[in-house]
Amino acid sequence: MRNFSLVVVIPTLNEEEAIGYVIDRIKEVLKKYNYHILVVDGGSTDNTVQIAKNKGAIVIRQKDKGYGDAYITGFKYAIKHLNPDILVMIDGDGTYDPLELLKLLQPIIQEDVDMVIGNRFQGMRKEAMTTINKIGNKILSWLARIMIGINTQDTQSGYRVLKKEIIQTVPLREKGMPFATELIVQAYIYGFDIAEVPITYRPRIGGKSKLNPLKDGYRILITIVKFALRYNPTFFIFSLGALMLVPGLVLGAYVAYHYFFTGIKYHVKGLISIMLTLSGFNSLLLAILSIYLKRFELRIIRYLRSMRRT
Ligand SMILES: Nc1nc2c(ncn2[C@@H]2O[C@H](COP(=O)(O)OP(=O)(O)O)[C@@H](O)[C@H]2O)c(=O)[nH]1
Ligand SMILES: [Mg+2]
Repeated sequence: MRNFSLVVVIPTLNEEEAIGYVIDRIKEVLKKYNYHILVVDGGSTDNTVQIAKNKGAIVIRQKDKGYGDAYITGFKYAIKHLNPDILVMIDGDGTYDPLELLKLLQPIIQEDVDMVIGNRFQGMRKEAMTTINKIGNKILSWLARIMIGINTQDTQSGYRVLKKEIIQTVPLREKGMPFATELIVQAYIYGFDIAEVPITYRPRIGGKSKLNPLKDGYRILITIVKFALRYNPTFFIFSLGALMLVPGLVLGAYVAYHYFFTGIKYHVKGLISIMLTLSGFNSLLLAILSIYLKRFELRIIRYLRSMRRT
């Protein structure tokens, strides 16, 4: 991949203290590249827009509200007007280090990966993230891993580099903070290769976070469950199976114990135990089958994509 063009998309909502720094650093790091900086503003009432324009960024106003809507607007604009090969996502609050951008670009340029996520947990500065957010983020990424199968440590990271093809292929509708989850899940489901690199994460330079830990955390959780139900039911079928099999076996052991050692015959309990055990066992078999179907689907998608590339 040579002579590619980049568009760095930065969503902003009252980030006057940090946006100048972020843009300056990006210009510094991308000197030798063909790039545009696109700021998508959500109606800042401070000097964010003015500063971004003065620094030479293209500034557009999003139509609706929210972090996700800003990116959807920005990606559409970039693909229509700026002809990018690669899109960069970075916040305008100075929490991510623009100088680390080349590190995120490497896997795409050298290994032909489709999307790279910056993992904040390996380079987290003190006070960059509240304890509650840290725990919440870990849980959400863990759930995405066990429910959907995405093998990344930091699904909520906002520092990402991705090929234009992802945006042209996957449906993106989340207007708020769950957008970060939607994008990674859809990219994974559609068979794109996702890599992760460690990044530093620092306290924001000024202004306020727009993330509401409880409300947004809940919405992100719902998004993960929704996608798991839609695309990867293995986890639910397996849980259902375990939920029936375990009590079924315990009850069966109880009935068998009495049958052999005290001579009491529990007919109804015995029947219930057999039904639970058989249904639970069936669910586990279905869960295994669904894993094979999922792998089968991934193989087909990857094969089709490799055909399109050649
Ligand atoms: N355009 C736009 N940008 C937003 C909106 N909400 C948040 N942002 C920006 O998105 C980035 C990440 O948001 P932030 O509040 O830092 O969330 P946090 O990093 O999860 O605490 C920042 O640059 C914000 O200014 C919004 O509704 N519209
Ligand atoms: Mg932030």
